[in-house]
Amino acid sequence: MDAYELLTRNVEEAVTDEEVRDLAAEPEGKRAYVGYEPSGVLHLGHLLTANKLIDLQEAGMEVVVLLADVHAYLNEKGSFEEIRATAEQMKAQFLAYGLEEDQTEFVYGSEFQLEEEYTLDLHHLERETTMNRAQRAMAEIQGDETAKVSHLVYPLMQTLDIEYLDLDLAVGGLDQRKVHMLAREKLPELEYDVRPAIHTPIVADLTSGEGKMSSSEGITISMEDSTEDLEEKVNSAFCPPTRDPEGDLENPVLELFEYHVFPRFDEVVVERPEKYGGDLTYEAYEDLAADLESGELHPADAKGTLAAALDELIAPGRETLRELRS
Ligand code: NAL
Repeated sequence: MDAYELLTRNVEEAVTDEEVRDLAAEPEGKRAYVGYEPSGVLHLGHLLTANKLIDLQEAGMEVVVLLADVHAYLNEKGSFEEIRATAEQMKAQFLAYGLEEDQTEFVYGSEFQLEEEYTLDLHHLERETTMNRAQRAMAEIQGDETAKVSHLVYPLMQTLDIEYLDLDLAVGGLDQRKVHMLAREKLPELEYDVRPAIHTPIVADLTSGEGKMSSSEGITISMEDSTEDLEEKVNSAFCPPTRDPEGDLENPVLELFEYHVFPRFDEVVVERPEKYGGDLTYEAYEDLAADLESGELHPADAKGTLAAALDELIAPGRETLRELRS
C-alpha cells in the first residue's frame, strides 16, 4: 500500500487532498498528532483514530499523542488530579493496542499550555476570534450543556497546539472538523503555517445504526469488555442483511469490519461447518460486505467472526487495565 493510500484509507475527508498528497510524497519523519481528552478506558471511538495513527506510522511518520489534560479540565471532565491519573492509564492502553513505542511521543497538554508565551498567544487568538465563531467550532465536542467561557477557550487552544507541537498533519474524528477549520483560518492571522487535516468517520451506534457510538450514549465497546461482553454486544447489534438503500442507516457490524477489523488483520476467516459451506476467507472488506448482501454470508456468522476479531484486538489493553488496577 503506498503512503497516500495509508494516509487516506478509511478517511471521511482530507483537508485538503492536495496538501495530503504533498505530505504523502515525503512522509518520513513528518509529525502527525491526535489529541484525546483523557478518560480511564479506551473505547472504539479512540481506537478508530488509533488505527489511523498505526497507518501513518507504517508510512514512516512520527505520531504525537496529546493527552489533553487541560482541555478535559475546560470541558468539565473532573478535577485536574483525576484527569492526570486517567491520562497515564490511557497511554498504557494505546501502547498495548499497537502504537509503535519508538514512533510515538506522548505529550501532556499541561507541559506547554501553561507557559507564558503560549498564554500570550492564546490571548492574541481570543482577540482575533468572535464568540460566535468559537462556539460554532466547539458545538459538536461540547455536548448539550450551556456554553461556558471555557468552551470558547477550548478550540482556540486546540488551534494553538497544532503550532506548538510542530505538526505537519492534524488527525481527528469528523467531530473535530470545525476546530480544524478554525485553526486553518486563524493560524495565518498569527503568522503561523496552515496544516492539513484528515478526519475519520463517526461509527454508528451498535444497536440502531443511527447517531454516534461513544462512551456516553448507546452501547459501546471498550477495553473493559470481557470476551462474553463482546459476544453479547455484537450479537445484539443491528445488522440488516443489505446496506440501507436510502443511506440513512448504517450497518454497524459492517462498519466495525471496515474500520476496525480489516485495517488490523491481513485476512479474516469466517469459520463454518462443512454442511453450511465451510470456512470463508476474506482479504478485503468489500468482499465480505458483498457476501453479506448476497446472502452467502449469514449475519450470525459475520457477528461471531466480528466478536472474535474485536476480542483479539482488545485483549492486550484489557490485560493492561487489569494490571493497572491490581
Ligand atoms: C484534541 C483534543 C483536545 C485538544 C487537542 C489539541 C490539539 C489537537 C487535538 C486536540 C480532544 C478533542 C476531543 N477535542 O473532542 O476529544
